[in-house]
Amino acid sequence: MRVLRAQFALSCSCLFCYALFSSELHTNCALEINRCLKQPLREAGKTQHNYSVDLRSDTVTLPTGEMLDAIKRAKLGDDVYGEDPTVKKLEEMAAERTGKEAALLVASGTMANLVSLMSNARRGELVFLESESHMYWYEAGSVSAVAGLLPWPLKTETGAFNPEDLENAIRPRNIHFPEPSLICVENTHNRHGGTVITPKQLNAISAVAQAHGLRVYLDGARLFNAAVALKINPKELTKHVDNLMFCLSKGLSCPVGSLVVGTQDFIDKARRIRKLLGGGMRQAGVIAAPGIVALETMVNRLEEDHRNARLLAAGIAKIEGLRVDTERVQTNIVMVDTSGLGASEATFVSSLREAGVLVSAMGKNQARLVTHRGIEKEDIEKAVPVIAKVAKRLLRRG
Ligand code: TLP
Repeated sequence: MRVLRAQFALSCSCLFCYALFSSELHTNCALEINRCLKQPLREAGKTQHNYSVDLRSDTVTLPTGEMLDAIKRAKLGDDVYGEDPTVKKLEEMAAERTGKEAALLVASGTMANLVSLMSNARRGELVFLESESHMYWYEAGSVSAVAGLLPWPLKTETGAFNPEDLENAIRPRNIHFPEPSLICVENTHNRHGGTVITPKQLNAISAVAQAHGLRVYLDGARLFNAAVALKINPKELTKHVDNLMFCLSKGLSCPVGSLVVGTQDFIDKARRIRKLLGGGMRQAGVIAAPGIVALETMVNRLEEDHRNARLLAAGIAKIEGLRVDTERVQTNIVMVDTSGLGASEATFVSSLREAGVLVSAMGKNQARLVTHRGIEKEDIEKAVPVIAKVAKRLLRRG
């Protein structure tokens, strides 16, 4: 029975299933899950999907054996009472790594963004978002539906606001206008292809914010990718923002979790809002334990994902019908323009799927490929010819 349940957990990529099974980690079941997951990640990818190369997202990464061992050994308590020592340790580490006073563990990046919006701004206020940002595109409209804020999207070239555009968008206070309160940045920028916003750019954005009495919030789901790409301490990026979040469950390979970070006052408020949203967790040390391992062991290896992304981009750039701006491949995301194929991006994605390469459609004529811990150089060398073959077939058909 236990083996069956472990196999079910493995065959289902749903995080809830994973969390459910993790909660039983003090039983023998843990050992069985552990044994299943100890197979190489590429093999696990095959078992789950029957595909050989999964480039949809770095969210598909599975936890390491060290993470699973840490879950098993974690000291636990009721975190709503503030009594889970493992959560406390992770929150202290997160605050320290980002140079802020305090941190809060939440279930997902989407929840981190929502909790942060609600802790930074009051209903009816205006927030400036980049027009391709995750908060604007992919969070089910929670910025307005739940937080009650007015999103004010601004277009940019590469994901970083031009300070002049921001300056022009901030109107003088007037009884007719919503009160502006917050500027949100995303680093690295997902829909712009994993582009990095530099400390200099952040500093300029922060100067505009300060001049107008606004706060700056960073969606740093892939903050460590940005820091690794720039070869700097993440604090060089975070010092220009008031508060931020980063994700454990992307390139850092954890099964669940994100951290909201900021001043102690901000985090006290965020803790209450997390409860309001139903996000207070009890023995959350089972989530925090792999997070600690991730911060200790998973950050520097992101460079390998970036190298593989460059290799992938260089390969795709040579394929007729596909276009990649290799200058933009700064981290682990490769955006591909499929307009030259004479087929929709959806056809491209489904044809690749049939050929064993999983990628994501990102809107009209756009596909996204993401490298991560489950992808090695050989996977890229295997995927590129498959992509070329599929593109050739679609070109001939079109
Ligand atoms: N992004 C996911 C999808 O939702 C698109 C992905 O596969 O990249 N901020 C940024 C910049 C993100 O990329 C994501 C996830 C989130 C927030 C939300 O994180 P989760 O998925 O943990 O809610």
